[in-house]
Amino acid sequence: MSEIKTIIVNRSAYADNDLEANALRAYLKEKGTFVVNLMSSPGAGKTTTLTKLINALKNEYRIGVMEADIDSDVDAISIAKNTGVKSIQLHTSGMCHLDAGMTKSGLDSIDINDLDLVFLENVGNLVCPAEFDTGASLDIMILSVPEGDDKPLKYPLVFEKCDLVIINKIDTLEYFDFNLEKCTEWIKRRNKNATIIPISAKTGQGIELVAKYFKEKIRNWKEN
Ligand SMILES: Nc1nc2c(ncn2[C@@H]2O[C@H](COP(=O)(O)OP(=O)(O)O)[C@@H](O)[C@H]2O)c(=O)[nH]1
Ligand SMILES: [Mg+2]
Ligand SMILES: [Zn+2]
Repeated sequence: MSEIKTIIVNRSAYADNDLEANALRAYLKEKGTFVVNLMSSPGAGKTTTLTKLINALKNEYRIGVMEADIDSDVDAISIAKNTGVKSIQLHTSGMCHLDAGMTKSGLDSIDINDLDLVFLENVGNLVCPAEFDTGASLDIMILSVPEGDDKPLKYPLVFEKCDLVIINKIDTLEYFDFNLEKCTEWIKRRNKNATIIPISAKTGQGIELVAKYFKEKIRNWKEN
């Protein structure tokens, strides 16, 4: 009856991205490059955590970093300066997330032929990055103490999608009403398989546990 034309764009867009993401994962497996998609809200500590983690892993792996931002290159500069690893910036021209096609373009320009491990710092946002499969081998996120322990209740999807949840800034626990036990329970309710590691990227506490987690994941991925 209605004269308004209705087209469904969401579903087909999602279907295409999922296909592209799966193809990218297969290609990366063949190339032997393990790609990690890192998500969080702005300021949770992605760049600080990556810097510490890369310094703990760079003797063992040839690492690259892709920093996604709407329009800036401060993170890529900071990573390059503080770790010495190959780092590039991806400008998303206003897009608030990365999809598999954008990730593939980034990987082509960083050149993965000499890389074992690539970290992708996704755009700071807890909502739509979780909806788009980037084609990464592992999805991880950072929740920081000042954001509050109720985030798994408010943004369930990102917690469901992640293999690892890092709880950062635990050096500030005494200043915030952040209940680590409750938060863990809420994450587990959403995703019983999630690994949860509390850290302070500032002091370095917990970084070794995260490095160990990655070594195991990469070993398993290579063997399977
Ligand atoms: N107290 C404290 N501050 C941190 C920690 N990790 C990061 N920060 C600070 O939080 C701010 C945002 O960190 P950044 O790594 O840029 O977050 P990003 O936007 O997620 O990449 C910076 O001022 C960091 O110094 C931490 O473990 N403890
Ligand atoms: Mg950053
Ligand atoms: Zn978005």
